[in-house]
Amino acid sequence: MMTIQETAAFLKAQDGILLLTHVRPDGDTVGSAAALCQALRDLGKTAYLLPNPELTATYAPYAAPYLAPEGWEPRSAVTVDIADAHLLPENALPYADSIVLAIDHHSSHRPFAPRVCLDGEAAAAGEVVYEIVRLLTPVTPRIALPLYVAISTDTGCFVYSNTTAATHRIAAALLEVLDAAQVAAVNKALFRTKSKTRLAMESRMISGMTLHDGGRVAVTEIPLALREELHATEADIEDLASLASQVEGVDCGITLRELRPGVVKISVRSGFRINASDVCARLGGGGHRGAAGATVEGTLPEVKDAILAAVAAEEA
Ligand SMILES: [Mn+2]
Repeated sequence: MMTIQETAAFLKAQDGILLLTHVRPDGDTVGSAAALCQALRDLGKTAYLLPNPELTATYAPYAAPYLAPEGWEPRSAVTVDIADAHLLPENALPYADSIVLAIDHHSSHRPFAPRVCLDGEAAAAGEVVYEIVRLLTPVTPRIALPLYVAISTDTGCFVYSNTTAATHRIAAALLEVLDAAQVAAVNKALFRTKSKTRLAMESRMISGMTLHDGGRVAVTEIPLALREELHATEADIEDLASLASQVEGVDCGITLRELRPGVVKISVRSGFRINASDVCARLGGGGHRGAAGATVEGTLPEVKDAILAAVAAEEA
């Protein structure tokens, strides 16, 4: 385990760095990687992001200036926001042996890199990257904007229970260097805009939702057939996991998304009564206290039974 200072010193001595993001990339992994890449370039280093095949239109603009050209050979690779080696995208596997450092904020982190800079209290990997970057180079708008995206998305725009005073202090420091109109545009696009397809998807998920445990646990499902019927893109269905937990009386919202026939991604969003990371660990996954996930084999009904049993076991 490395401190922020040790990590900054280590990065200073590296060059030819490839930054790796996780499968189904979110704002945190993309924003953190983009900001770190820019900071490394500001230090005069060669650094790129490995193109992530699952990158959605929502976050593509933040990665675009940094994508590694075909055939570029890195000297080392660094992961951001990756809690486990199995969350590396398929095209990152050839670089798995080159990974020299993992920067992460998942308390469930399963070490796969020789060096780990981990803050399990940080709401986003972007917070950890901010602390590292500010020791290396001035935090310019080109660094601050992707970091704002990273931290705002992982906190649901500063409302999830992972949000701390430190989160707000870092966000304040980022806002100091950003244009107000720029931040307003990001907030509108990421938190106050839904595609019509997404609204249709939410409507179907809500009508199919089931309540359990006296109305404290809610389950919504995204079957492959529904995605196909609505022609939903990846951008239409990202971050739908918070829907179930918004129902009055529910403190454990579960979203089951069929990734392919026989494989289901579970997302759990919980209040203080239930530890989502512990629940998901029972099915081989992990994450944070209030937000966690697991990918398991089985049909939707089978996985629903399994996750409800895991929740019941954690309650006991
Ligand atoms: Mn994250």
